Amino acid sequence: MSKPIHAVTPSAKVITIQQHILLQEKKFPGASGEFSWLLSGLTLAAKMIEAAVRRAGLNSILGQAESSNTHGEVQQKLDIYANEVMLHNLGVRESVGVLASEENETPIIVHNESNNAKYAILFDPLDGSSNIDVNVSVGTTFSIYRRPVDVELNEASKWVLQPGDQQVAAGYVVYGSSTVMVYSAGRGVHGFTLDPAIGAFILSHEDIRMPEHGIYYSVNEAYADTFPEGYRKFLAGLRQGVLGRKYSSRYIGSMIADFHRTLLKGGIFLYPPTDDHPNGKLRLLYEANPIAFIAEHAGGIAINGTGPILKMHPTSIHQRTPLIAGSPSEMNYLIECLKAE
Ligand code: AHM
Ligand code: MG
Repeated sequence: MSKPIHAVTPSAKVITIQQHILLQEKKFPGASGEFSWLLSGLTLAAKMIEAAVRRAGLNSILGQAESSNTHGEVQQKLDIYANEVMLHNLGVRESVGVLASEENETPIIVHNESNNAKYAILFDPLDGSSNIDVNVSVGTTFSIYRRPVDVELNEASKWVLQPGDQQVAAGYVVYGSSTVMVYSAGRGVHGFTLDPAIGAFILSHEDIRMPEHGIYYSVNEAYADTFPEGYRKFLAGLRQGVLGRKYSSRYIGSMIADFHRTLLKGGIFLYPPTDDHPNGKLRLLYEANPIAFIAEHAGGIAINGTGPILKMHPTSIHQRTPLIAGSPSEMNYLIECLKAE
């Protein structure tokens, strides 16, 4: 008699991002499932952007576009494509009311006839894009808010000008040696690695906790002479071993990649005020807030030099801010140095 054929069962440990979100939602009776549908728009967009990033050297998409974005910076073609992919994939979700992108001058109202439109999604479609043509990691950030009570659909700015502590979820995708999506909906920080063979994000970093300290600091030291004194003292202190360890520096110049390393290995990422950017270079809504949300939910700290990033009340949608995020040990030492200034 022939033996029965057993189906090859994949490891029970394989959990996709979709399954993970559904499992999380099940823990909260009454969850509508809208959030997982929204997240699926983000994962689809991430896969489309990653496919374009991976092909960037192969087709003529590489290179600079003719246009400039709202900050007068030359946009890379991939920036434009990534922006369109995000706008399309999120814009078709009925629960989305407003989209705001680093690449667009004003927020975009979508589904203006739907009462179900209750989320605003803010994003930087392709951060660090000046690194594309030299094959260095880039990323996408996202930040999700609920429409504030008593705010009409057409008051788009009010949807998006909320402090970071009102984010219901946030995260980023880093297109590096692999593609990783990190998100938090306020209950832990989780990381998923894209398996290109099956096109799914697989849980690879469950409940990420930022180490208490690290051995790297990450800052553009070419600007160090123009940092306020507290930052210079702090960096000198790290080099001199004030915290009892030897530090090394790492700076990619691609915030998401620099922060992702800091999240996993510990240490500190800094973009302080400089002569050229006295209010910092990074954007509060698209860059600092999602990074701060992830840092704080992983046990780290994120500040603007005077207080927590997540407590800042934005006044304009493309506002810049200094951003410093990292492990408690380095962050607390920095806070001391800045206070002593
Ligand atoms: P971008 O949004 O125009 O790509 O600029 C943001 C990037 C960050 O990824 C990175 O941290 C920073 O600019 C690097 O700036 P600098 O070259 O001044 O160090
Ligand atoms: Mg950016």
